Amino acid sequence: PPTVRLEDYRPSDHLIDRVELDVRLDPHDTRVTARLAIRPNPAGRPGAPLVLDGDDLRLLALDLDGQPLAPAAFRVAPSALTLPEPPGRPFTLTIETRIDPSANTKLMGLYRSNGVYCTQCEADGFRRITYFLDRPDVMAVYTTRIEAEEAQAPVLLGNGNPVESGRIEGTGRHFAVWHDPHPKPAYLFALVGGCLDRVAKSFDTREGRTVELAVHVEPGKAERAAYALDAVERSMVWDERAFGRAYDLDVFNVVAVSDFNMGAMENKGLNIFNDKFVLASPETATDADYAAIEAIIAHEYFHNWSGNRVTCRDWFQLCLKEGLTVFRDQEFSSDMRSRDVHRIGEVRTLRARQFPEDAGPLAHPVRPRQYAEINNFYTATVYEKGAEIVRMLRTLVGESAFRAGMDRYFSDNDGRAATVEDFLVAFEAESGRDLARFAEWYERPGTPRVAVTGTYDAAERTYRLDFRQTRPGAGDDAPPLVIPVRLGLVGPDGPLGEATCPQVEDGVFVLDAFEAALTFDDVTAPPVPSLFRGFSAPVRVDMAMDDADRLTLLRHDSDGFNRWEAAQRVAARLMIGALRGAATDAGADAFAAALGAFLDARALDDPAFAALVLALPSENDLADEIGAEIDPDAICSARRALRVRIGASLNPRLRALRDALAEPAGTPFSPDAASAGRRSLRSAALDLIAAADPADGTALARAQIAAATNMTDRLAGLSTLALLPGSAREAEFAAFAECYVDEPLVLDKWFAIQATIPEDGTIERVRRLQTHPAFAMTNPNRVRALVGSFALANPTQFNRADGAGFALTAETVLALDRTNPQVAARLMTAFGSWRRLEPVRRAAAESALRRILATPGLSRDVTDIAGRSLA
Ligand code: BAL
Ligand code: ZN
Repeated sequence: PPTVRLEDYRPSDHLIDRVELDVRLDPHDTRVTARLAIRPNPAGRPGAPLVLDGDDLRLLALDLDGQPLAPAAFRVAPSALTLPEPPGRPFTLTIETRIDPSANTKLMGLYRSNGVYCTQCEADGFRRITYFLDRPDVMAVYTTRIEAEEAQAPVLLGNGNPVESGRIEGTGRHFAVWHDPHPKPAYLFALVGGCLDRVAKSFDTREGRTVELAVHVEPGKAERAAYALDAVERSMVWDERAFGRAYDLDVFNVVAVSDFNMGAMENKGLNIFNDKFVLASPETATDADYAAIEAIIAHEYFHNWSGNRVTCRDWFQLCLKEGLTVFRDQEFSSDMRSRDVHRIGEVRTLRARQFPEDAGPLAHPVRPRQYAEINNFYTATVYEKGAEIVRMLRTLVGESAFRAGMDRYFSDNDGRAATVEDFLVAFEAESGRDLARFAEWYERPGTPRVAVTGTYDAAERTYRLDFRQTRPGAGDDAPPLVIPVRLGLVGPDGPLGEATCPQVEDGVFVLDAFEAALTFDDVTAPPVPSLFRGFSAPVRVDMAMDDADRLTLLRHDSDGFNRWEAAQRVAARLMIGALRGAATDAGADAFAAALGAFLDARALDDPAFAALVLALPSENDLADEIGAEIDPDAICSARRALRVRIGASLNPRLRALRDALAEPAGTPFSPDAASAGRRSLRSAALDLIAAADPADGTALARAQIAAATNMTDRLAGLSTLALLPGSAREAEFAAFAECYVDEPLVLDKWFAIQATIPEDGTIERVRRLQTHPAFAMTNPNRVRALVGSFALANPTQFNRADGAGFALTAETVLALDRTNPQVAARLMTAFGSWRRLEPVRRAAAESALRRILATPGLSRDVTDIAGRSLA
């Protein structure tokens, strides 16, 4: 595929100031008339041709200033409409196209989901609706008239504010006109038409605007939208308080649809959501679902400023809106929930998804320099590492300069399509700090490593820390990064507050050279360093530290993240040591004893945190840490063995904890963080009990399922059973399916649990489930739940040495590629770590990848991922 390069960016030769769209909806024959007010761009090339983007379009009519254009005056293809010699003045082009929403299986552009007309235009779907300058730096004011058969689509929604609506007498059709006063790029366009129920409430912004907030869902599901509506309101309140950002239209609509490629989309005033991230009831959604709904509702709403009011100049700047908005939603969730627990979750996600991406063939800078298919760059690197850069920026400049910089960024760039440089310059202005070297974080791939050694001098009562940074994957000429290291020293009884170091300001040392040393004074006893508190930079830290010191951190560090991290490091060392034949049972027992003491001291005070401490590093975490010649079976066995040992050692405590945390009968369900934390610790305890004693685990899990009053407890029981082969498991699987036969989102959980069973029979099980009546290759959620879970979250079976896991995934990718290349390409990313496997598996993965790449008619999306994976 042709490559688009950042260095080739130039402004558009033409601009479009106003768009008047008339969309007459029909299942197969939708007519779109676009009146575009176009003018030459003073920053563009004078006399340049006008080339409008298209994708799979059929042109029906074309007028310029009201006159039909002569055939010689334009060229048209499904992928472009060209006026070789457009007027060198402002003019109006009227374009009529015809599209078939029912045939649109790519779910980009205008399509139908369960009978609901909806759109997805980011990154380049608008060109599947009409010919347009489909690039984010072309911003226009839109007026949209939507017309449809009233019985089929009684609800008609567009961007902006509603202006007018009415019936078209005698036709059974009706219309609605929407006007969005805020100039926007085409990727933020949206419309919806369908039978939808809604929940709504009114909200007064602090600027005195009354806004009608509404969440629209499939008929009969309105009561499941209440939590999402509440999250919208909380997001609005929070953004006013935390960032001074108020909403700017009279209505804010959220619509949930069941077929959606992404999680959700921030279209101006009309956010369209995957229904997985809207619908929630205690009976159908888990605590994790509630948290995800809250976070994604917030994320899309926050885009109203970080993305919509200030958008991106080009797609290379995607992190400008995504990294920043992830940072904002993470801050929101941290304020709504427990900050430490949320931070640990953020880092777990980063390590599970972004670290492996950055260490493999799909690695790219947070601001990529080139792409063949932009839809493949909605990655963990752009989103999650992008958010970490914003967080580091805040650490460097401090809270108040950060907030001032954000205000300046928004006001200086309001209504503009901005760049990363525009972002950084606002913080330079407010902090007085030169960020030129910090900007390097955006430019190169790879996770930096920081090696640290500590030396205590008893005579001088000093403690010295030597830092050395390296940048694997960034290239030999890569300069040192500016790395904020939040740190402190901990003694046998707690943090050593009296130790001082001149280079540490407000607990932060800025490592900005390849090597640096720090010396703390007044250190009265050998300390344990607590480094990168709060995970202050997205790096890997190499520091030799014995388990006893780490367990001191677990007990005494003032930093919650590092308390958790200490336990994770010990567990990882034990498991990796075991698979290398170097760990001892005594080490595991000492760890179990420390966990026991930790549970006794803290578990009931902070159950959510305790549950995270009990959850050992995942198999994928361990693989990422091992880094080469990976044997997933060996990792799985080592992890299982440690769980067995801990479960056996802590059994009485775990049982006591489960009893202490049990909710009294009749307690109404609440999705709040504290209640969710208690449920998560009960389930973490169950998991370890079951690891050591499958019979007891089976009985407890079945009892938990039988007694469950909510999906969280029910699913946790089922997840525990999933690891315990036998007839009880199969009976519970069957009962679950029967109970939720009409609940696709719940059956997705059932698909996912079965797809991640680490047993040989899982491939056959997944193949069988692919023929289940509830499974559909046309629905991205179903594909992700079953095959996505298998490929991304079942390391032993996806990476089977006989290649059967790769083959199953490859078959699914190829089948899906014919209808939905974007989702197919996403599934392909499961192959991203293939080079780090041991030789037999590596060869099998390579041959699957080569088979995919050699398939005739492959989409650009899958070709791009397969090609880069093999490069
Ligand atoms: N802009 C695509 C969906 C999201 O990140 O919000
Ligand atoms: Zn986003």
